[in-house]
Amino acid sequence: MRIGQIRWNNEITAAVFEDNAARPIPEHTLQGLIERSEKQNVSLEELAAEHALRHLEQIPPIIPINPREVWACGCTYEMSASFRDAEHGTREGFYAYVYREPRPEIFFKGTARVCVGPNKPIGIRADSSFTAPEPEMAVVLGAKGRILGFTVANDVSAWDIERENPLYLPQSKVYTACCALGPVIVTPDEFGDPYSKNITCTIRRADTAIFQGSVNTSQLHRRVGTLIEYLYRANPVPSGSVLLTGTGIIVKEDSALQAGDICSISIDGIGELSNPAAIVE
Ligand code: DO4
Ligand code: MG
Repeated sequence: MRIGQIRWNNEITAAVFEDNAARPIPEHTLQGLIERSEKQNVSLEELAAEHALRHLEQIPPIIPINPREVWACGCTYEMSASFRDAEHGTREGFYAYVYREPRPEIFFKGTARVCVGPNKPIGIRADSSFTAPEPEMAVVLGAKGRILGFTVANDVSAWDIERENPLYLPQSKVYTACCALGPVIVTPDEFGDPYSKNITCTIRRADTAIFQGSVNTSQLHRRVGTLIEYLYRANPVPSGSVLLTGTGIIVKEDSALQAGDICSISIDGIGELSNPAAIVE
């Protein structure tokens, strides 16, 4: 099932997506539907199928969930670790350490406050001159870390701020419009094997593609279940939260985002998440 949200009768409304159209689930946000499914002990798919209207609306998806919390993993692809290490003259190898060792890097990426959906501007901090998209497969989490579905995420990051000093990581990662999610959430039964999906990313500037990259999730160095298990250690993340699984596509400084660029990320079986970039103060 493809599930998410639309703006319907001026309300954020959960919806099931079929044939590029939406079947609204009246009086529920996706968070509300998740909570109800957990309270009633029925699956999200079952509840959605039961309450979705029969007719299709030609309404585009908005952010598929307003997440309670967003967490993100880092250095889960070799490329992300080696590129970051190469950037640092000092403390050579601390990204490689995280790539290699059992404990993954997991950081707090924010809440719904810093998230945007399809076609909404992603942020370039006014104090950053090298902000890059990080195209990532993300999981939407239910109670006790159960995977409710998969979506596309953009872990937009101010790389120059992270590069200056690793202790600046939270400032490079968490700020207005630093995380894009969407267009929809695909439930695990429909998504299938999460380790065989192509992820592609294109940055367009005035109709010219200034960057194109791709990776396959077969290169993901961790099992998603392991990342979730570490996230939940001594940390009962609420259902309706999102976990980003890390980037395997590295955008270099010559393709740093500029205001007006359009960044598009696709993942097999989910679709395309496209966002313009804008300066945020
Ligand atoms: O430590 C840096 C962040 C890494 C990251 O976000 C990624 O690899 O995706
Ligand atoms: Mg990332």
